Amino acid sequence: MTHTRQLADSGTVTSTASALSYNPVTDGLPDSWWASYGITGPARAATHDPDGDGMANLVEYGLGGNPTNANGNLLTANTSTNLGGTTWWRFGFRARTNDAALAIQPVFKSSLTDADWSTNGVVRKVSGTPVAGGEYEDQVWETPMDGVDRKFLRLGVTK
Ligand SMILES: [Ca+2]
Repeated sequence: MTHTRQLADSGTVTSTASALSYNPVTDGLPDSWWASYGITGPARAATHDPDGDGMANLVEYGLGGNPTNANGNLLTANTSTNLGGTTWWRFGFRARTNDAALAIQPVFKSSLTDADWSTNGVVRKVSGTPVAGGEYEDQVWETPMDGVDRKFLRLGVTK
């Protein structure tokens, strides 16, 4: 659209209207997810942790947490079991399944001084049970504990 206005004795000025568009800040997470928790503007950062529970917004998004309500433990299972003479650490978590770009991978260390986290010996034990209308599934994983007295778990959530 063009708007032209005649100015008194000094010629014309012509301006062209620009298209306006809405481009919400999402930092890679759906606008609807941010909006459902009332998070707006610059606070929409995947690495922020507004509730201070140690889990960044991306982790809350991937594991079905509430980024405005501190809950430092999103494990749905955390037990040990002995199968065939081997002790296994069994743990579970809710994993988002309706975002193909999202990856959730448990990794371990036997000591926090170990250089790298490892997926060695981590086994997904049970195929996920769909929950929340198919947005998530509850997954159960195991890792053997024979020969070690402790392991440290980290859930790698990437997008
Ligand atoms: Ca958090």
